[in-house]
Amino acid sequence: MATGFAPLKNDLILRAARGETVERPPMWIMRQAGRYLPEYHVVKDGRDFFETCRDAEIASEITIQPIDHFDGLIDAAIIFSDILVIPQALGMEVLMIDGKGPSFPHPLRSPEDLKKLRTTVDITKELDWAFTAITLTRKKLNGRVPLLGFCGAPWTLLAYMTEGSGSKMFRYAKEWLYRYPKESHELLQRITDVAIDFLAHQVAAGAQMLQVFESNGGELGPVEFDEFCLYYLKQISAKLPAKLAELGITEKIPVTVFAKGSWYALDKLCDAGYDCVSLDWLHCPAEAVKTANGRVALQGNMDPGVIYGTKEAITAKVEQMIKGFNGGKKNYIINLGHGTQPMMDPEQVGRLRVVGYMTPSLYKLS
Ligand code: 1CP
Repeated sequence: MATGFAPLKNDLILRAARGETVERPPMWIMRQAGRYLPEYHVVKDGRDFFETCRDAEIASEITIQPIDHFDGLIDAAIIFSDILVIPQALGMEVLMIDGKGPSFPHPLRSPEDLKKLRTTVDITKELDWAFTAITLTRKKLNGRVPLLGFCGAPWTLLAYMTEGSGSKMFRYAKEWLYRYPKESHELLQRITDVAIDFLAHQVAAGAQMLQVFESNGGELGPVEFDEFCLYYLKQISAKLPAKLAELGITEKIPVTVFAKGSWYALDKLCDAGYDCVSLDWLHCPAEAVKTANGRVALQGNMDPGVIYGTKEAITAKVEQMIKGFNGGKKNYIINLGHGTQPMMDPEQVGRLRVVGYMTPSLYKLS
């Protein structure tokens, strides 16, 4: 277990996730590191995406870029990596093609293909670079803000592994669920086991909070969500403490779940064993607060498209959102409802700061 890190100077997000009343709502932004920041492209310098992730010096630099860029605005760093490193750990080849996105040369198209996956995964060997990057980043952060670790959730990863890329139709992923349900469960279970191990080792390496991304949640209706998503999301939260204990970690590590598009599942997600539930912009904040009823902290949920609006529109929308979350001083973390997009203007992203809620003296709004 990595030790000897500097004490935290800003633990707002950890306190908010624990349900404590805080002086102002903490904020971080999904996909805050990367594509829309000019300094990311300078450091990446045309290199392959996964090569960049595997270089601890570069990955840590990119992770910290948004913390420096928006000094005083962002209350957590998220390690620069990707959800698709779990398929890689399972033995699949994943390429990141510029301007296109992820691509698997050999996707899983039938249950026979499950034989191509490793049956046992030594996570410390397969993803050692991820842990090295986390430890180095935590050291470089020097306690400025907590470092978040993350992983992709089982259904979202099954979809990438069977489709072989991002998808609009989900033709192969749905074929797996409805033609090969037994084998789909086998695959989901194997991903779940690796995810638990991966999350625990990220904490051992220095991650202070975790997020599980079920980005394709909304592709399933409520019945299938229970069967193919929720069952595994609950296993992750239930089994993580024992896995952490095996690694000598007994302190409570806050974990967030983000099931994009699964508005119908909010009530169940609040009882799924997570500390925080991240919401997309299909939720009305006040309704979500009512449903959650203090069971979890809520994170989100502004339409990322607002970033394309005027300065006034951004400010008005952030204020409206925070009011919807009861002023945000309890059980709330400011975030977008999904990630930033490559075309976004960093100056516009910086306007998420709202006078009165954030710390104006630390961040100069132009
Ligand atoms: O700040 C951060 O969040 C950086 C770390 C990070 C995270 C948490 C990256 C870097 N990716 C992710 C998660 C991730 N990756 C998700 C879940 C979040 C979401 O729903 O957006 C998903 C679905 C992916 C898959 C993925 N990776 C795609 C396809 C989906 C999409 O949104 O475009 C793509 C294009 C990537 C590549 C990628 N991952 C991360 C970055 C910065 C990039 C772009 C690489 C580049 O163009 O330089």
